[in-house]
Amino acid sequence: MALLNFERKYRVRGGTLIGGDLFDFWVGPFYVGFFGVATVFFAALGTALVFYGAAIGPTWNPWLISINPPSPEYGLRFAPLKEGGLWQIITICATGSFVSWALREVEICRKLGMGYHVPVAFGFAILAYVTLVIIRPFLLGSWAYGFPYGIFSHLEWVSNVGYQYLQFHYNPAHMIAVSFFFTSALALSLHGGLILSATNPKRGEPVKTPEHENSFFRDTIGYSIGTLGIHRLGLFLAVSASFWSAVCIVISGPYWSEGWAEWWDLSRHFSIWR
Ligand code: UQ2
Repeated sequence: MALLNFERKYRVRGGTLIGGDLFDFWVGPFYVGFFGVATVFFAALGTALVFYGAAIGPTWNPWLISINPPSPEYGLRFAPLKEGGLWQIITICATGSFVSWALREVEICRKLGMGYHVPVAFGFAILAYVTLVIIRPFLLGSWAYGFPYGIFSHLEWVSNVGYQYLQFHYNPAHMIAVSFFFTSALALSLHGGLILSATNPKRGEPVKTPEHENSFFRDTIGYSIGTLGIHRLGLFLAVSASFWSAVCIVISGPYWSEGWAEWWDLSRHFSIWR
């Protein structure tokens, strides 16, 4: 079916979660929906506030612009706009925008009669962000623990928080997260390489099939995970990377506040040995 024919077939009414038919339309190629409107609203407001924050800040150097969270005295209350309040509203806008985007994906899945794998996967990325700027600061009792919105400033935040636990690489959940990130890169490079090698044969040769792809891996390592399997594995690896990243930061502080290397001596604290 040609693309335009297919678009006519799938551009059907329904599948909305909120708003019924009211926002059930397209603007050019883009489905709108209630959550399309919500995404644009939050993204536009958040971006405008970032520019306002930059305008009242000390620099227009894009590397150095930073929208900072409130100082610890404000605890979990709202801070004045210029003392972290902007950061708080921008955080609400960002979260609102990400969640609206995920729900717009859900509406599109429903329209098309597809599974929810894409919005669920995106949900794990949202979880990682929300853990950093909402869940962990909440558990620690102050929004000051959120990271600043700036290019260099957020890098320095990561570095400082890392050194606060002396050897962050000894964080067991961080070890697991990093292993998943590396394995994701391995799996995607194998998959990308395999697909391109099968679809780009020598000039005049026919494009190769999944049988060839299976045979390549059976010949090299005695096992092929299969064309569906590699995508299941990829989704699992990517989602696990986000999940364990969220775990590794949320346990830093709320659960453990010494150096992470000391965590491995945890058994010394058990009274049975002492
Ligand atoms: C595969 C397969 C694909 C692939 C890849 C494999 C035909 C087109 C990459 C090979 C992957 C394996 C053996 C799993 C490797 C395990 C890890 C943890 C990286 O068999 O089926 O489909 O793209």
